Amino acid sequence: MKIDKVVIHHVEMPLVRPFRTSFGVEYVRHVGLIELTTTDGVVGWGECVSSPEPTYSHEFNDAAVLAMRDHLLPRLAGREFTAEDVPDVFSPVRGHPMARGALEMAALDAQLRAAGQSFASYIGSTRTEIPCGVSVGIPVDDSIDTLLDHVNGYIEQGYRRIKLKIQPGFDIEPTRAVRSAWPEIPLQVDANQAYSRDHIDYLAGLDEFDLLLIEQPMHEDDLVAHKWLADRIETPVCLDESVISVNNAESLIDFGACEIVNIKAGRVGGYLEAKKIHDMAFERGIPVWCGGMEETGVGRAANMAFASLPGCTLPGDTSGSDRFYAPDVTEPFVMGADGMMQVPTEPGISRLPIPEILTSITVATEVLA
Ligand code: OSB
Ligand code: MG
Repeated sequence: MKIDKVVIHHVEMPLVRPFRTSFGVEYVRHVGLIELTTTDGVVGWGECVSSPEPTYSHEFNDAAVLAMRDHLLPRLAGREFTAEDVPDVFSPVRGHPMARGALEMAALDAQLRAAGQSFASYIGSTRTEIPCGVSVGIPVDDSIDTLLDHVNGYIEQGYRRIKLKIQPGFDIEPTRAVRSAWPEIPLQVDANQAYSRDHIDYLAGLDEFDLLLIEQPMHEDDLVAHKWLADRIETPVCLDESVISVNNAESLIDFGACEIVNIKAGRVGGYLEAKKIHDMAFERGIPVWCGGMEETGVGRAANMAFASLPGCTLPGDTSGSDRFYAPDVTEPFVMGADGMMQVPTEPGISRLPIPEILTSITVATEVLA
């Protein structure tokens, strides 16, 4: 393909409920949707999963726009390329994984739409439906009763796995309360780097709740702390922010800092790198699962396909559209009462923004190339 035009649609979507983590609280999702048009007139869509502020990672929306416009897209301009070429073409540019991942996704979508192939079939999906997990934020009123009420709502909808966001001061007791109320539900926690080496013995207090895993408890740079924790506690240690490539994922596993991997395409520079992590882990018998970045239907569609890979043996943060948005920008993803969701099988990522909805939530559009 050859690029004719790339446009970013900056959209603002109110969350159905504030989403609070150890790094902050969000009420509205400000996200960039990429529309790539080829010289053949084929359109592909991608989602840049960065946020306005560099709080989950160093990446943020304005920086992603500059990286795409001034550093990544000029390398694709005027040349013939395939989606598989994109990582190599971008490789001289350091960092900016969410920006590069968004462009790669738009290129993959365009290429697959032109070929009439679904992203699920392309990436190697082995299942037609996937079990859904949900990530439950820390209530803005700090109340365990509110948390129980939120979790109860998700369990009544059918979710098959609950992930609780934790932070110092909101960890052991809320987890105990949820575990006591639902002794059998698959349960895990995510700290988004909120703890340190001083908390290793303290975090061992989570072992009594039979958790599937603890996600990213310590700072992303502190590999030794994660290894010490993994050696000290029974709950498996899963890494999110620390995992940025297949190379470092394998190092973290070999080092003993990581026993389960949360894979997010945006965090590692795109679905092609994400697939390499999946394949490496699958070969080694390391469980992985598909993480989430509060995606709109565009990014959610691709995540559904990724989550149906054979190595994604744990339920992902692959919730229905209504977990975050009403309405979603695409046809919504709807989870069944059994907590399962169909993997989309139409060509490309299988979903397109609905023009009237896109217009109503767009705050700016910018031509990037
Ligand atoms: O750490 O997994 C995380 C959302 C935004 C930023 C970081 C994280 C999350 C989630 C996933 O917990 C939420 C979702 O998309 O379902
Ligand atoms: Mg996480």
